[in-house]
Amino acid sequence: MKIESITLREIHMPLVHFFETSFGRVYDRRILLVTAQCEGVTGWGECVSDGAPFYSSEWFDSSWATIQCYLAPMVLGHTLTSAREVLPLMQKVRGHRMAKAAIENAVWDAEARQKQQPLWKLLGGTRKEIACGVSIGIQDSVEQLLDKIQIELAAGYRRIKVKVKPGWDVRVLERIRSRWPSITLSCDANSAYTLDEVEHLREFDQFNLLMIEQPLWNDDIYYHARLQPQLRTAICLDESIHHARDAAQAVETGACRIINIKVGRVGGFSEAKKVHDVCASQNIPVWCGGMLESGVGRAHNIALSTLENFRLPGDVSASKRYWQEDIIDPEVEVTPQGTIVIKDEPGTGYQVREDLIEKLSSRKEVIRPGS
Ligand code: OSB
Ligand code: MG
Repeated sequence: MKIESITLREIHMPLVHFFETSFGRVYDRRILLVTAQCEGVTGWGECVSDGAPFYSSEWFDSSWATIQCYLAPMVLGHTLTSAREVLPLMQKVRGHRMAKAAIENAVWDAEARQKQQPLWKLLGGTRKEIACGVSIGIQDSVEQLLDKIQIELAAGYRRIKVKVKPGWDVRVLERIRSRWPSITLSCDANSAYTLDEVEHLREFDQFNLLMIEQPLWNDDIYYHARLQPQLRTAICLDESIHHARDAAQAVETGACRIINIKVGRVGGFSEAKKVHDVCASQNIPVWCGGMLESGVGRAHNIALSTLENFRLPGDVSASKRYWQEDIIDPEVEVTPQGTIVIKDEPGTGYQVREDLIEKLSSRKEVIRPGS
């Protein structure tokens, strides 16, 4: 499989409802789609970096520039037998994992299409149905949040995760628990607290949460290891885990009992599989995180979630929760039992709507060897 050219596209998609985390509110997304043209097959990938460098230091324009100037030239013209060979070609570039993931995953996608195999099988997955949860952002009022939770529970979702921050936490969790004493509930702080707030975080213990996600600094493992023994609630790390070695360190130090794997955050499917394997060997459950992806990234998250150790419901939910119209066909649908049934077709099992994407693209750049 020779990588002949790489194409970058920018599309703009408004969210059905705003999404707010401890670092801010978004109403729409700039989505960076990456395709790899490989001898007659095209593989699609989505770069999950956000419009602003708030969740991570990567953001839309840095990803575009890094792919254009460095990453694409490193892989173009190479003939590969497997997508596993992509990451080593980009080794010289430090960080920029979301940009790397977009390229690597596009090549995995191309490989699956070329071999006429389901992507999930190529990745080593085993599950034929995956459990879905939802991530619900901070709302204008607690009532609005309770209404949203009600809708998602009625749709069948197996786990509700709510975003928290100082001022929107204990009081909110109390309201949720008094209405639904026994649903599977977790929270995500996106690094909104410090170690001075241990006593406050200990109050979360009364709500019987499945986990608290990333309570402390985005770049920290050590202080989470100091925090975990002081909480009954399991800590789940998201932002802190960039690769398998981070995962090993977090598990060895006792910084968390659960890990959220986002394929973009760790630099692509190969590294995501390594993180998965490290956790499996230490009996640490993982689940698939989301980055408000369009259908392209969503379909990849679904394929990844079929690996054995994805034992907890992921932030893998239906297209319609985010988009009026998704860019894949069919859209991602969730059963009334809160699951996604895995398709047996070659590739992701979802067709990319190339005509719609062409129409939505505000910028397009084709990168060829030597260009
Ligand atoms: O921390 O998991 C997170 C969205 C953007 C940035 C960070 C996070 C999230 C989510 C959304 O929680 C999950 C989804 O895509 O449904
Ligand atoms: Mg998170």
